[in-house]
Amino acid sequence: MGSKGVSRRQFLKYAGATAALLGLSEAMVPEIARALEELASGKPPVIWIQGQNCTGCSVSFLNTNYPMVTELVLDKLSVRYQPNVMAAAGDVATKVIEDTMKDLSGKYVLVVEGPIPTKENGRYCTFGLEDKMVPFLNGRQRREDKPIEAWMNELVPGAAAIIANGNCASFGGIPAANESVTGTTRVIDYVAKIDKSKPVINIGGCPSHPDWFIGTILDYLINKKVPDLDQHNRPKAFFGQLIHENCERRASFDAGLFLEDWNDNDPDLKLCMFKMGCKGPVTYADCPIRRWNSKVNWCVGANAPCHGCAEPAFYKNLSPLYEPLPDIHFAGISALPDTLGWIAAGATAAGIGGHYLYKQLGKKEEGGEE
Ligand code: FSX
Ligand code: SF4
Repeated sequence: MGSKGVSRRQFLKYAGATAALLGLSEAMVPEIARALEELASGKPPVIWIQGQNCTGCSVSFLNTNYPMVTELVLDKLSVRYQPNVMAAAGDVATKVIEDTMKDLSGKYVLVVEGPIPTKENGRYCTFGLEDKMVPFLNGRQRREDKPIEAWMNELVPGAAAIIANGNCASFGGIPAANESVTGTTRVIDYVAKIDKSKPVINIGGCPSHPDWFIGTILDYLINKKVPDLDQHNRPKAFFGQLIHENCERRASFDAGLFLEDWNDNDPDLKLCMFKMGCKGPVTYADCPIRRWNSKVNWCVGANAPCHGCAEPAFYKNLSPLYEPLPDIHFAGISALPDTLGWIAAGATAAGIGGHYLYKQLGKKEEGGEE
């Protein structure tokens, strides 16, 4: 790192930022610095490809609060292929993937953004070219486009681990909504068709939070094992608590103070947006604590209901975005304060509907997320 003009002091700042990202105490900084030094010299290879996505997750990553950590991940950890930031293009770029598969089989981390379309022989999403020639205009020929499906078939067997970055890659997200016409397949399902034992880490979010992605990849590389995951293969460190548990408007929810008309949306009142479609009660993510854009704000803080983008049920089963779910229940939330809050709210709770109250009381024991 010295050759890039990075001083020891700056390097320790990298380590401090990494500790903050992973939610670790400052006491861990020397240990993280040592691990990062080892990583930088070993250059763990990462191949980062994109399927059916809008590139929002990569843009989110590049907007991280920790630009030095981004540099570390992109440069020092040897990201060999990343379509949005790499200088190379065409065969020169894809040759890097081929060389990595050949030379570093079993060692590289495969990052996939967006799910895999499988209909029409995968032709809905391609990058790079096959060796095969196909007919083109005026009797000429051209090389066939290479589907991401074909890349996955080649890349998955040699990957040490796979990170599905963003809701689309992890759970199908937007491309899987409304009966996907492209045969959208979640990364974890596609990988299972090739090798069921291959570890897949899902990072929800549309887009994923840069901390969730960088924190997960560094955690994996530093500790040399897959981090603790929940039932949907999401790292517990970032997806362990409900939005609703930590929401700054939770007191309004408990008191039955709900926003019912967007024209009354005075942010100072901090009215709960449950009746306007907030999916915070069924969404596991640390947005209220971590916040977005250098900790400036988050959806509810900006007067927008949580859309549940970290959840497997997003988008299809958590929409319409601005309507409450008909069968929402409150499993996983400490039931007693909710129950007391709702009963104390009286007429307001009745206004939401006995249906919800019934579900809440009836399902408080169940656990689970959807
Ligand atoms: Fe999906 Fe991500 Fe939303 Fe976009 O990689 S999670 S549409 S922000 O870019 O895939
Ligand atoms: Fe916050 Fe939404 Fe829960 Fe209301 S329903 S307290 S706005 S997370």
